[in-house]
Amino acid sequence: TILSALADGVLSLTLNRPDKLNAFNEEMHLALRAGFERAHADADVRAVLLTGAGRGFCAGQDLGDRDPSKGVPDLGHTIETFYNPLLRLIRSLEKPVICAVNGVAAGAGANIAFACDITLAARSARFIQAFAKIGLVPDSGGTWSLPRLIGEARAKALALTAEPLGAEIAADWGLIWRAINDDALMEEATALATRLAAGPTKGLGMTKRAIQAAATNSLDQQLDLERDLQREAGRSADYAEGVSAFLEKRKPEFKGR
Ligand code: LHQ
Repeated sequence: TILSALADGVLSLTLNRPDKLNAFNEEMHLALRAGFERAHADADVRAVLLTGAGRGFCAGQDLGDRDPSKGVPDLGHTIETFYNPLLRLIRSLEKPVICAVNGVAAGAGANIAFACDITLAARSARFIQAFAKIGLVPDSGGTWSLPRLIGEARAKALALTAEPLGAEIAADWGLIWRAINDDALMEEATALATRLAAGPTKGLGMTKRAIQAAATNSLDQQLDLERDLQREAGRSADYAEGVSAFLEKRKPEFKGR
């Protein structure tokens, strides 16, 4: 259910249930989680590239697994067991996570894309807060990420109407980084992930941590955090290499340490 491959420091994780537009069942959840756990543990992984097989990115929860005639479900349990751990793994990974949204992203599928660090989408891709259509509430961090990324007015309209949003408007609004021509998406996303994987991973990871911490910090707390992280970054081998390379007018060779 997940295709996983490591090349040039990039761990590619491809959602692979194309007949269901890569909707999540338990097996795919566990396999994707294993992929992100590897990204945390394996120093050879210096960036993650998340995408989907076939014509869709991810249609959210597999509703075929959710027959209402089988009794009243505990969706809170599903969220706590599967979606929330995944979201926390993506956000806490101190390495860049690039998302290439190759086609429709609905429900949790959309909000997982918004949780990644840099999200590119094919021009033909659409984002749908499908939850409202079935009486649910946006999950996978959507009620947190949407208002932060695009403001309350747009967040509420998207979540209450479940209207699809095209990739280009999503990029104009700052919900994603860029909309890319369909046939160039994977090439661009792979090039970006490869470039980041060759970067000063430790510094990039701390940069991610700092920007995320700003969501709840005061300016004073954030200034203190920047001081502490810069102190740590200044001791890294990659900082020494970056400065030497600059002074010697050559390309740096970062090791991620
Ligand atoms: C699907 C699905 C799908 C199963 C397409 N399941 N088969 C968390 C906790 C616990 C429970 C509930 O949920 C959550 C979080 C959530 O994510 S809630 C939101 C769940 N997702 C949705 O409500 C989206 C449902 N899908 C759609 O609205 C459409 O399929 C979209 C707009 C994504 C794509 O439309 P089309 O491009 O027209 O494709 P399609 O509808 O024809 O789908 C293609 C196939 O994929 C089809 O199967 P079939 O056998 O007829 O070819 C669909 O049944 C299947 N599929 N999404 N979520």
